Amino acid sequence: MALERTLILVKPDAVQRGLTGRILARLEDKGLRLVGLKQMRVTPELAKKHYAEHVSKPFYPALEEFITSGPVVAACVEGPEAVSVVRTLMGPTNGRQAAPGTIRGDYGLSRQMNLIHGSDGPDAAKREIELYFTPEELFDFAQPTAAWLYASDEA
Ligand code: D4T
Repeated sequence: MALERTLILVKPDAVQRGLTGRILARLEDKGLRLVGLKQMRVTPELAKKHYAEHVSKPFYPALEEFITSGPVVAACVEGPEAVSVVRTLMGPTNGRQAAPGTIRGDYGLSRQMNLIHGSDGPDAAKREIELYFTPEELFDFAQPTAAWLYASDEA
């Protein structure tokens, strides 16, 4: 199994509610390594690229309005099976149906304002990381705690 990277967005609702630190802490507490981090504004052009699979759906205009409505915090995290690990930490799309203990289950009541985005597969992760980060904005550095997070044959 190889280390994976995945794209995280702390969405405008979470930034406005002051939950950025708590959400990023969940990822760090799990043992994932932050290799990229920045606050930014999603433009309508970027939203259409990010949500290309949803652009023609009825909910897309409202989704674009929401995701461009205020700053987001984009992060890239790395770890063994990081894509699925993050999806499990997030919980399902609709916060009303998300279990306690998940980020959406603990902090959210909404399907649209669902606090966090995490790539839904390795191919999407690669595409989305390239949309949000230049190579210079991603950092490779030793994670000394890795020796105590998973066995060497697990990554
Ligand atoms: P993202 O992609 O933002 O991490 O969320 P999910 O992976 O959990 O959910 P998704 O791709 O199915 O939907 C993307 C985004 O659109 C919003 N949404 C979704 C919405 O506003 N109304 C809807 O009916 C659906 C299905 C929520 C997340």
